[in-house]
Amino acid sequence: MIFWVRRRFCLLIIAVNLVCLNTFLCSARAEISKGGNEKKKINFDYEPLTNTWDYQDLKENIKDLTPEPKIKLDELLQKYEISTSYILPKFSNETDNIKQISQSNNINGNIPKKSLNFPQKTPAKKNDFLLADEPLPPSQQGIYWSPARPDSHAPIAVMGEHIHSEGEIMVSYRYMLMEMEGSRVGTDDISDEKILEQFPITPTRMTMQMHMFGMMYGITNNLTLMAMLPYVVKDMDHLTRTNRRFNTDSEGIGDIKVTGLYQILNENRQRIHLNTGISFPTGSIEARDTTPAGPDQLLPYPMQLGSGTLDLHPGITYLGQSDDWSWGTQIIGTLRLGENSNSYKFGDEIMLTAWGAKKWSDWASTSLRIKGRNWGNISGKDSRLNPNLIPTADPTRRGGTQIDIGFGLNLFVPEGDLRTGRLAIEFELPIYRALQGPQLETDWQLTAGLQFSF
Ligand SMILES: [Cu+2]
Repeated sequence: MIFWVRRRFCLLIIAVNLVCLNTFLCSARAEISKGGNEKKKINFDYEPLTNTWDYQDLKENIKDLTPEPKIKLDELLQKYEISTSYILPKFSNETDNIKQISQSNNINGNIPKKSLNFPQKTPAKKNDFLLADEPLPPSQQGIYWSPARPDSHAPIAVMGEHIHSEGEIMVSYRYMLMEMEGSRVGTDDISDEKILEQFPITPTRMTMQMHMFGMMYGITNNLTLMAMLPYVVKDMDHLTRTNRRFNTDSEGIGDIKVTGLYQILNENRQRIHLNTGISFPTGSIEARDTTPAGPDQLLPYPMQLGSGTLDLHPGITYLGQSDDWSWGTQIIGTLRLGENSNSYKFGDEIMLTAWGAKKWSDWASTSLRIKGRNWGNISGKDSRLNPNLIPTADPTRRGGTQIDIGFGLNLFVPEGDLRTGRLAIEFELPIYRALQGPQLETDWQLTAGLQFSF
């Protein structure tokens, strides 16, 4: 029953993604056909009052255009709108302050980039595009969601929650440590002794570490590609009915995940994008170690490094900002496609999270987050594992629901040699755990990460 609810949620997210994508493509198609008729109409925002430019400068710079361009000053927004039948030339009086900016939101037609003379507080950079981690032009501040803030990235354990500008690359490294000790059935703790009345062996403790290497690349201003390579290290302690203790380990590459992040809204300091991820079965489902049964024994399901299946990860992310605060929410499903080569499939999963963050300065913010997760049992089974020996080998004792609270700190380098560098940490504690058990319970999780854009 819950399985179907979860599966329907995942399918619903996929359906919403497809509808949104189609809506977007419709407007893009309309935009293109409109561009065909009225090709060179250009509107762009221009910050007129706080720098060397004024209306005369602007007119002077586009006077070569024929027919006469129409320049309209919008007093309310304090910006100029220029309508012309010709593509604006690069402005002639190039100085150190010249900066290429791309303003896809304000362009009708197919001109991707234009030059504007722009006063800068910091020296000119080598980049000729607007970095996602760079401040917005003054004309866009307070109108669009700003990327150059410590809290413009979500708490570090959230992934695929921001997009990048065209051509921008971000590399990241995350370290995750998860500690599990003791078991529960439903919402109640169960002692190891009690479990040993039913099973000859029980797990008593497990730690999972993950080194996650990530890369993001802005294909366009609305589409970012993200790739994640995890390296997983697992360690489990056991107790037998004969009071013997033993430990098993497994480590290696997990499932590589590739996600497309497609922005469908960027206005009023808010953003929405669709997450369309797929993970590949690169993680082993043949992890082995020495157990009391002998050397080189196949380890049970939670000690394996991958799912063995192709998995879809559809999702939707929303972000919002005010001057000192920011917030966001994300829903991500995990939909397993088919059975793996060992004749089973991990349960589907649905994850919903929401957070709020306070920006204390240009370089520091703190966050509070809630995360709910519901995941299903394994269907099918690996016939080499005996489900009567240990709870971790039983495919019907794997599902669960958990709600966590996360406390996060984000640090951002706004200028200098390490500009756009980020360091962040988040600590998660459970407030609700219901497990189809006996199953090991997660007590806390720590995530720390470094990110750098260029
Ligand atoms: Cu990024």
